[in-house]
Amino acid sequence: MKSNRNINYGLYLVSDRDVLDGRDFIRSLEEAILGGVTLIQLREKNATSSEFYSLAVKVKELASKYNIPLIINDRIDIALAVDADGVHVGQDDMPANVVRDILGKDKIVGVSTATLEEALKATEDGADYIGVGALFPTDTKTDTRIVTLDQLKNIKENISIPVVGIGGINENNIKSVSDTGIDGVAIVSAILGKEDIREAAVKLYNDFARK
Ligand code: TZP
Ligand code: MG
Repeated sequence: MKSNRNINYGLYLVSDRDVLDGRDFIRSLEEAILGGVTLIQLREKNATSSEFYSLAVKVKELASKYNIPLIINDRIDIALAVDADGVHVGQDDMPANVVRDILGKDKIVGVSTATLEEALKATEDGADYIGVGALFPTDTKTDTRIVTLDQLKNIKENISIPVVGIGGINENNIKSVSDTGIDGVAIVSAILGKEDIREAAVKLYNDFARK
């Protein structure tokens, strides 16, 4: 299956077990999927390889059940091990063309960017999509640069691949993000940090309204 075609980036859930406050991880991801999440990224910054792999096996099973693409943050080896749909890398990781050479041409490669230059470079390297942020202050990732909505719009207007906004997006600002014309929003805490995860996803999905 050519999994990097016709991907719906609309409501992109990025995982972080810390915001769950002890609630069950897989059950919480399932609630988010039932609320309308279109894509999941498994992001584990402190897990051992063994832990990361075990989680990836479980999340892959869940994502396959609902036919939702699974992207693995950083770890090409884990993506290959569980036959995930792709990998998301940052500016300090290997370039997108190298990631694709290792993963295979049908997989999805995403790159985090914060400037038009980085976005153009990721596009030239053959990324399938870019993440752009942080759009707003966030406690989920501390080492972020802020990208304004005007800068985001400028990137969107000059980039041919799908653009996904990230960082501090929530129910109060999602409409302003949607108005920039980007293809999707990537969210951690405004979904997984909420008491009713499913309801939070439903509202964000409806408010982004990217079809
Ligand atoms: N990359 C840029 S900001 C961010 C990541 C992973 C965190 C997004 O989390 P939240 O809780 O949606 O602000
Ligand atoms: Mg990285």
